[in-house]
Amino acid sequence: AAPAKPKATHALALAPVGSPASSVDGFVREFLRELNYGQGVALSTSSVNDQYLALARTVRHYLMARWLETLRRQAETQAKGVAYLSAEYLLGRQLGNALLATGLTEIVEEGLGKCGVDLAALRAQEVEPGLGNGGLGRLAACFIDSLATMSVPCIGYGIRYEYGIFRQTFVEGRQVEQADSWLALGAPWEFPHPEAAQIVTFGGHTEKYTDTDGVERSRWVAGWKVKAIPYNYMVPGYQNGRVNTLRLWRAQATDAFDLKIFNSGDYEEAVRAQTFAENISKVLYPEDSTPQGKELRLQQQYFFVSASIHDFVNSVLPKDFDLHKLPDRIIFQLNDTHPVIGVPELMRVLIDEKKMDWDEAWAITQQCFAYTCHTLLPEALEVWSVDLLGRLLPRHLEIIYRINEEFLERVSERFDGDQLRVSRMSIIAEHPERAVRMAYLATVAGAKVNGVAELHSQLLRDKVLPDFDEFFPGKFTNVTNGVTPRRFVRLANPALSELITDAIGVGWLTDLERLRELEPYAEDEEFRDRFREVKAHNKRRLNRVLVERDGFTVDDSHLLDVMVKRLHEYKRQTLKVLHIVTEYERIISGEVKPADITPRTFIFGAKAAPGYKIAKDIIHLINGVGAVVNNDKRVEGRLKVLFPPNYNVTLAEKVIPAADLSEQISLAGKEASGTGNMKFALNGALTIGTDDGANIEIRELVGDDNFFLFGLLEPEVEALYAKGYVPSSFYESDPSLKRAIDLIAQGAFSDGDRDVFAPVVGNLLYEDRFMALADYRAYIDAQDKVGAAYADTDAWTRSAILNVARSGFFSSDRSMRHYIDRIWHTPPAF
Ligand code: NBG
Repeated sequence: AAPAKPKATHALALAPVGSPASSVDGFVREFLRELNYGQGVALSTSSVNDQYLALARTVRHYLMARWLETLRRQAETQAKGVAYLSAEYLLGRQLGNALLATGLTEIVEEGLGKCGVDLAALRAQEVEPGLGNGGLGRLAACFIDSLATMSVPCIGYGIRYEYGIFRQTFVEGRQVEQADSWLALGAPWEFPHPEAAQIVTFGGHTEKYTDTDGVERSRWVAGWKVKAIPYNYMVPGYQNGRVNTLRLWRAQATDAFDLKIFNSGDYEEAVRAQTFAENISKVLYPEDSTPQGKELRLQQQYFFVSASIHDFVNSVLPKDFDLHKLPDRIIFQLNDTHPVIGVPELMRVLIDEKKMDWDEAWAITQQCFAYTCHTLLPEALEVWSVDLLGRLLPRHLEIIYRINEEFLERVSERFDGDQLRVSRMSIIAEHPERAVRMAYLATVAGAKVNGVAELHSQLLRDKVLPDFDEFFPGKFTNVTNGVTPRRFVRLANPALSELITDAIGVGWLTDLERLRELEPYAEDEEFRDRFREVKAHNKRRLNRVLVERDGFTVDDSHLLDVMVKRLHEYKRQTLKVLHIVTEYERIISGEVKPADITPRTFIFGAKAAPGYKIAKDIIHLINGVGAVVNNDKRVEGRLKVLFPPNYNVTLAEKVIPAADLSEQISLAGKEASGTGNMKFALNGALTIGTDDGANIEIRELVGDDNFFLFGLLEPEVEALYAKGYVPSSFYESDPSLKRAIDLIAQGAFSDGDRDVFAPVVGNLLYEDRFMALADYRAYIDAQDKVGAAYADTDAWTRSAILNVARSGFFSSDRSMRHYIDRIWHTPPAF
């Protein structure tokens, strides 16, 4: 639908309520108005949820004028921007960030106080939109925050899942998943626009026809269709007057239901089409790093990508826009392979709908896409069987075949008909079944391909796509990930933020390298005391959260040792468990006295994909170890294992600022980057980590003395695989490892039941794909150093301060600058 032509002048077109409250009284008036007229309740009878919804709407009014102004200027200048295509956005709570962006937190707090309402309680009422699995989705959220803050035009496109990542609970130590009904209590941050729906088609067949000017063309006669309804969200920049847009699509049936069938009494059949269509945006696939080869997932991918491209081409661009200039106006960034079907989709739009010829369309498409790869695990590189793709998207398969054919012709020409190379590089795999390799398609079509940390980008070029690197010189690049300091320092850690600002002034929040100015303060005793007090304060805050949430207590005299991330074998939560069991065994065997060890609280947070059996067993094991260690009198409370369920962004914001030690212990070469590692360093935790992903860059910056490095290097891992890795040999030759594994195997953490953890033990001893046993000794030795180092409080604090001071590089603002310079060429617009 075309937008209604605005008749009023620009000034009049802006609603007056959009102007920010300049006073406490002004805020109170607007808040009560929302409560009374928006929610329909009096203050005296309102629930916390009423108050939260009223506050959210009041705050969003404050952003509205900036949003409308941003859109107006974008339409006027037609500056080049980014369309970030991502199947996941792990946004976290919105209220605090919106308040921070407007700079109105104090006014709001005071105004609410006058009404007898506590801002913190309202913030706690918000259910975070968990529309992502882990790092990849959170990265997307950080990136759009940074682009808004840097005044770079960006639309985020994605899916408005009705149910986000599952809610995790534990029943007798085992993970149980519950549906995440994040929309149940109201969704005050979204703006649905049903009138701007796009139609997305699927299935059917293709046919040849001759068009009016005598050109032979192919067309798609689709079999079925769904409506894509856009839901807009504000993405406010940090106090810069800019608000970008995140547009998430919801699937709806084109016809509500079949009245004739309904009237005949077959109610289920009458709504079948509706249920079928709406399933597409019903639920997020709870997989992290491994694709689930399900038809519904391909439907989701095509659904949001097709809606987004149509939206951009037909609604965002001006009516008379010359599509030959598309590359001057937009770059579609592919966040992993999930949106790669956008490549043939844009081709189809340009050729079938806009009647361009193939070569023109291909020249444009190649400049309009860039691809970010987020993994190296071979099982995580998405492929779609030709059979499925051909059934669901027959025209796209045709287009992919032609792209492949022309590409392979070039390869063959260039390499003298080297057939081996041609089949290696084919976008279509022949075994085990004919399938489209989405990463190859993205690489052939993309103007640039990037990995997410130096090592990852290097391995991507050398190991995963070496033929492509050779064929397309200059196409591959690196952009190391980053995190937004607004959410992960300023909002999550107000106490540290205040300390930093006291020392170096404001400005660091949008220029994070300025944290360097903190370096001299590492030598300042008074500053160190205050820094320590901030940590202790954050531990007490975490204690309050966990007491209320899970009944756990956190002792602020303990070293807080934290491993929070998705549960995955390559991340090696089992290695962490082996460390805890080793410490425990040392105590109960009398090798050490509890009083002689550094008291530690271990915190885990991790969701396992529901179908990932061994990952769920590992969760069970962590809980089993915790139940025993926490209750054994011999431990004298010196070791404690806490596993709060349902780790999410909200909990991360409480856990990370309290941490002393950050566990980043993936097998070298397996963690593409990691971003939790950056959040911990920025909040003054020291890292114990392998030579992997962004750990490497963190260590280079903070310095070896302020980082606990251990474990095999990536080439050593490869060499060990090559020579034949036998995990049991490590078990046989290291008595302490043997004792730890034996304790688990004998049922010490399962009430004597030897079967419960047999799969985990068996996996470690006879498979151990990620070499936990090979790295065990080095890990334990490094942990012993950690324990000793923590005892020297002053030295530890000095290191922690240096971690903060030297981690400014890991701002997502810097990542965005690198994307802009190396890939997008989209300068700030205003
Ligand atoms: C993840 C990697 C992480 C990385 C994030 C963000 C996928 C497929 N990959 O190491 O495992 O930090 O992406 O780049 O989720």
